[in-house]
Amino acid sequence: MNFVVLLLFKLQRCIPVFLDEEIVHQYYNGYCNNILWPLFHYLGLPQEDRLATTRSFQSQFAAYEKANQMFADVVNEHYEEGDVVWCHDYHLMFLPKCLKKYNSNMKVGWFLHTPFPSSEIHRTLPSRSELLHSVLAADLVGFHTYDYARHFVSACTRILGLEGTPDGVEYQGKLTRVAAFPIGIDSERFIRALDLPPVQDHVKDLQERFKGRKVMLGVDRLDMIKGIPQKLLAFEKFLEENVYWRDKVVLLQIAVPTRTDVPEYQKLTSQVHEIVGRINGRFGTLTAVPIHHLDRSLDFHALCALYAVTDVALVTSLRDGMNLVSYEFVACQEKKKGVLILSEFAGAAQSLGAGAILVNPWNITEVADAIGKALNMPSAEREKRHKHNFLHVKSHTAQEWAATFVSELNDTVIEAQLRTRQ
Ligand code: ADQ
Repeated sequence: MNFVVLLLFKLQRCIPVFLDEEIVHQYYNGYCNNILWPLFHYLGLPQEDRLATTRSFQSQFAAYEKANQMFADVVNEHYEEGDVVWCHDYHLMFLPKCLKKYNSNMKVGWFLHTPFPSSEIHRTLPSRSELLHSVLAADLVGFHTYDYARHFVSACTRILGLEGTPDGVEYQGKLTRVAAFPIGIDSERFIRALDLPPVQDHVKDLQERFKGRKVMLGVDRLDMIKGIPQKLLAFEKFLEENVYWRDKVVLLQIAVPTRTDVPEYQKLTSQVHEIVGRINGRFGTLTAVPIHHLDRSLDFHALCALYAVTDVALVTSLRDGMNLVSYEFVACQEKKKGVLILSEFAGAAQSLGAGAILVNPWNITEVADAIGKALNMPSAEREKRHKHNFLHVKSHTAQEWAATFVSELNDTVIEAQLRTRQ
């Protein structure tokens, strides 16, 4: 069986890159999701896999290089002079170097959707230097936040001994520009959707169903970085300590299963189910339960309706590059002006921090207190906080993010081109 990865190319066209099953296993499940993903989120490697992973590291890294080379071959085949190439995420850190080998005049950008960790974390990676060298071959390197950009520059200076400047890193006689490009959402799409009849029907259903109770909401991929068990424990603590609220609040946790063939993720699913079962057993009644947990994705209209009826959104990621759920919630709250509880370890904390209640998701007492504060918050304060966040979400959109990155990439001057012109 072949596994198909779709490469978004030249705006609308998608061109498949076919990777065989073994490469997918070693590259995608192995190097990308078992090594880079947890490392970049400060989670280390899965304990019991650590030795096995160390042993198989070389073959996984070789598969990573091979897969990136396969992407480079396809890009190169379709490249036309004047195109700019934007590589996305930790799966494709090797791509800039492969592309520049084909054509040093090609304008290449690379953007990371996850955090880039402290250089002290990155330096533990056996292939730390190879990845940095490859990314530095790009002309423009982007991150969600200034902190991630700073960590990347520190890794280049400390691990590779290169010179960092306020604009990037001096690399092989040129400057590789490094900057923060915080992503946003298509806020108008969410705002407009709230007026659509199917969304309003969902809203009415939800309001009827949860009448007399405050609605709290979590929407996450079922991934360890999202801090779902920690969120549930905090909610349990809140219910333990606040008898008054027990039958007056409901937590709707929507968790999309992801990477379901990886044992760590299977364990996480069981753990979450067990905690939900325990809390519902402890605090539920014959007619109502405190947590509704769904292991699935929702369609866009249902998601917008849920955001719109929510009183308190809980985003408790242990680490998150940005976290778009927090943006989507804010976009749908013009009427209700609900409260966002947001992990200080999500990139979004840097943009929505002034309007949200920021928490350390590892501290369940702090999160339980934040739930109490959010549920009891006076409307004037809710309005003030919401206004701050809504203005930000409306004015920092996905469209603006993409246009800014591409325009800056277009504006970079490639040394090789300069030399040709002279
Ligand atoms: P993700 O880790 O996937 O993205 P996030 O930014 O929150 O995290 O985006 C998730 C998207 O999936 C949102 O648009 C949300 O609406 C949707 N979604 C989540 N659960 C859903 C459900 N149950 N049903 C329907 N839709 C659901 C990675 C990084 C983030 C970074 C983004 C963008 O991990 O930190 O913000 O890329 O760069």
